Amino acid sequence: MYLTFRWFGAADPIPLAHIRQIPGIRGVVSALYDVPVGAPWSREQLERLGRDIDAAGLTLAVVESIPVHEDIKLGRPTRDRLIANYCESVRAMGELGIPVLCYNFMPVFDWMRTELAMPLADGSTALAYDDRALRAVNLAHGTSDLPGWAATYGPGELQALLAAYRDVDTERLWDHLAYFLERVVPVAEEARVRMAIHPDDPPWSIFGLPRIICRGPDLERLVGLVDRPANGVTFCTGSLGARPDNDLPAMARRLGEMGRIHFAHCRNVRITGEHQFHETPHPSACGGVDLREVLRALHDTGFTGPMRPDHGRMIWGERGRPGYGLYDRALGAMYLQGLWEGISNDQ
Ligand code: DNO
Repeated sequence: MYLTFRWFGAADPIPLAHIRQIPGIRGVVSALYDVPVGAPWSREQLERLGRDIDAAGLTLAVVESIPVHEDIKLGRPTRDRLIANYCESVRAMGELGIPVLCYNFMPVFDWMRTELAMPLADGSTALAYDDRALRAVNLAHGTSDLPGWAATYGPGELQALLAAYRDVDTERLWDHLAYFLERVVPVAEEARVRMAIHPDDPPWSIFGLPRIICRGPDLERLVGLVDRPANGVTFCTGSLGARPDNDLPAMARRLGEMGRIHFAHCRNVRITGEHQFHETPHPSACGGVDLREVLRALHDTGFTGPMRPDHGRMIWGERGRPGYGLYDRALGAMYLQGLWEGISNDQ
């Protein structure tokens, strides 16, 4: 594996020069944030992003994410044009030699939390989720009552989208995902780009919307939809670790043996009730995820791809983008690196 770090482009309060000072970080995970969802990404814009990252002594290793337009997930007739645009973006990545694309297939909402700054006993704060709090959210106000989603959808727009999904159950969503991958994976393969779907976070249905990438069998079904090496997953320990029925080391081993883990997001969570959890510091002892065993599975199955420390807490008075401050993610990077070194020396 090689270590990477997520950077939100020029608007990120963390400069690349600081990322460069975290020992062992080689790659940057980033995206274009000013392209409307569904429009193709131009090679020039991506090239500019890559140049800024190169100038800092790092490389653009992963695009996370090119968002998938809702019409593709809904299977609307406009999807063919949108998928063609998606393929154009993938080709642009290939021309620039960016090897991995992380994306997700979650209807309407991407990752969801009900609290962005839950105080932990040590005085730090972390992201948290509680289904009871989610059920109390009134979507008649659009996304304005949702932590982290304030201005995303107005009330009318959100209601129309939710209504459109009433006809899409989980099996239809699988069909729409297959339709998308059947067209994009061959292009990715030719462009030498590996597709890495991100699991649903949290890994269960929210607001009655279908969510299909939640458990080990879902990941295996996904890779079978288009059975090509370019069709793989982002192994996100925090997302998958929010379900007690996910045996993460076993899942990492199975998918790793299939050669379908193209990216690893590593962090820890503590499950505190049914559909209730909060994020914790990265070390295994701090939460419910056995990161050492996950990394060992990745190591044993020959994982050579990018890994990044995922969400960190807010510590040392830092005020940053929820989950994406510098300090705790840097601690996470050191922890992951130490584990990997230990595992490698054991062999
Ligand atoms: C949250 C992230 C996700 C992820 C997307 C990938 O912190 O892990 O937002 O980037 O789901 O498409």
